[in-house]
Amino acid sequence: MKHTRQLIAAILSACTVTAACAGGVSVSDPWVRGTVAAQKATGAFMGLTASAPTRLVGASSPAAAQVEVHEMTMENDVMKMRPVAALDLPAGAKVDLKPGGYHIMLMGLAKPLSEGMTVPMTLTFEAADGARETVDVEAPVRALTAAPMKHGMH
Ligand SMILES: [Cu+2]
Repeated sequence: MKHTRQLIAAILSACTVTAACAGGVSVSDPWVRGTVAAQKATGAFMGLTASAPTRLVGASSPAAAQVEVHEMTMENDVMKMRPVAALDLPAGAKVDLKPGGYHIMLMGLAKPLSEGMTVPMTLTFEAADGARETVDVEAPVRALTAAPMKHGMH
């Protein structure tokens, strides 16, 4: 019984305040780039700040068949994207997911995304000790006239 009680105490201390879950990762200003008809992929962007070393290891959304964490890099003057297994979030430093850099790729969109819609996403974080927690995000869709991101991978 003693072990059980210790385990419960550990869970409570890790997650007493909802906002402090997932290693205290706070999500700021999430948004999703709007799409045009027949466009099947788009990017989601936000700021992530972790209070302790944490990694973003995955994401999912009912709006997309597949969701990946991507990195965008310049290769021979060509913008390319590639999936990354995990995005490191150092303690106390805000990491920006933004156009031209890291982003969450929503692929296999169920329907076009237009301004005024909100895309629910669940982000999965892994703490330094391997414990995983999820954070739900509601990201508003922003209509942007900028050209859709080019895809090197898919
Ligand atoms: Cu991408």
